[in-house]
Amino acid sequence: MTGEALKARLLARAVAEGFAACRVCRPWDVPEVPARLAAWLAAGHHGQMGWMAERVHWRGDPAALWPEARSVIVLAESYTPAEDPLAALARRDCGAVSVYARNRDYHDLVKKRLKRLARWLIAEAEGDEGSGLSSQSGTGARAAPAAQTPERGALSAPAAQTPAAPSNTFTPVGVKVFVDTAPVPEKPLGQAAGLGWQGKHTNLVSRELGSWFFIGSIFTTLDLPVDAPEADHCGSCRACLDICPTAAFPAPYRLDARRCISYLTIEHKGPVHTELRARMGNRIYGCDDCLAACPWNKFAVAASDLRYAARDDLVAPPLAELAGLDDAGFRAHFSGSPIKRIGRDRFVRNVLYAIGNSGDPRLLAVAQRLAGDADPAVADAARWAALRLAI
Ligand code: B12
Ligand code: SF4
Ligand code: SF4
Repeated sequence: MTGEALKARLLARAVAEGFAACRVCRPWDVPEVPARLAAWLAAGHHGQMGWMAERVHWRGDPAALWPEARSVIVLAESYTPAEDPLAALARRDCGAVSVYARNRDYHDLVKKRLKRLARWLIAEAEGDEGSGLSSQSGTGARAAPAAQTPERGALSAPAAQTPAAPSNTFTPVGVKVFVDTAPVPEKPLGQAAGLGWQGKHTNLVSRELGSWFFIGSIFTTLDLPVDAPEADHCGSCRACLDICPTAAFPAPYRLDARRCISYLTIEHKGPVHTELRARMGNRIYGCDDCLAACPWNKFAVAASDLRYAARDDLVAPPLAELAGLDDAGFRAHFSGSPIKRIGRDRFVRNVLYAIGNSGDPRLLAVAQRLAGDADPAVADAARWAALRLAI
């Protein structure tokens, strides 16, 4: 089988697995990333995300992450909502949960899909010995242990283990799968492979899929034919920049995470600066405003995987109920959800900021009850909320 034929079969298989798009680039196709990443870190735009400043030699350079890799297969997984993503913002006694977190955790779903596709690729390519498709030879090609050091918990894993090479001429196919948590520059790789372009809100936008998709990748030792990179189609539009409630973009294509509500609600530990609390509105987990504003979303169709469809109880959950969650209640309520990762204290802190912004005097007693909470950030948020509602 030729490389072109294998790639055509790979694309068909990726679609059958449920991916919305699948494209290929080389690991060394993102030469602009190290300088941009360094500038972002030097400006302190990563805030408390110290892990972004670690292993920058890999995050900046995918070819260094796994030198044997010859191709990166970049995949899009759609989570386009069926409902208006910003509707919950108008219901101030309820919390607004980001679209991506209204049901199952994408890390689990995408990783399983990536592993299945990677196993298929190995079987397909190794079953076709002598095809002329080059691949790094040697037993080390299947695994590069150093590159698999977990970051923020779950991470890449070799997609499959196969028996040792049966002969000297056998060239085993190496693969590694990544989604989100590894030091991999997923958006630049996606652009290099032509999946979309990094819009002014810094996320990848596709002319077909809009902005609502996750990125997963399969690094492989196979030399697959590559796709053309995607060009920028933002033009003079600045809808995403103008809608941002916290003015988190110091310039187009640049995000100061320290002001981004997604960062503040998910990554930031301890109390949030009071100037920003008021701007968070009722957003209690993540933020979708800049994505939702993008005109390219008009071509997006609702995600086919119903495990991303909003849970009824997460479309507009009442703040009073959420504030009452204890540790056990929180874990039970958010089992299988990405929200579970931030823990009860940070979540209830966010809920209390939303209560403080609600203008709803019925929530005053809820805030007062938590003013003596054992977690200092929760207690601080409760006192702030109570003060806002009392005046
Ligand atoms: C750290 C991180 C965050 C941080 C910081 C976000 C950021 N923009 O960096 C926070 C917590 C804020 C965050 C929020 C979100 N995230 Co996030 N996040 C990541 C993560 C782990 C790393 C991103 C990264 O490398 N940042 C470092 C900086 C340097 O990168 P950057 O902003 O992209 O910067 C580039 C531009 O500034 C560009 N640049 C600079 N100058 C110029 C000039 C021009 C002309 C151009 C074109 C570019 C350009 O170069 C830089 C480097 O390439 C990735 C997963 C991964 N491993 O890649 C997911 C990821 C980017 N996140 C994702 C998602 C879905 C989100 C949210 C939508 C979640 C939500 N609803 O709350 C928000 C979106 C907020 C936003 N507007 O970006 C998806 C995006 C999918 C997509 N279609 O692009 C990813 C890819 C995870 C995944 N596997 O799907 N995230
Ligand atoms: S996710 Fe929200 S806060 Fe963050 S940059 Fe986009 S609009 Fe601004
Ligand atoms: S909203 Fe406009 S500027 Fe922002 S990413 Fe979409 S097209 Fe680009």
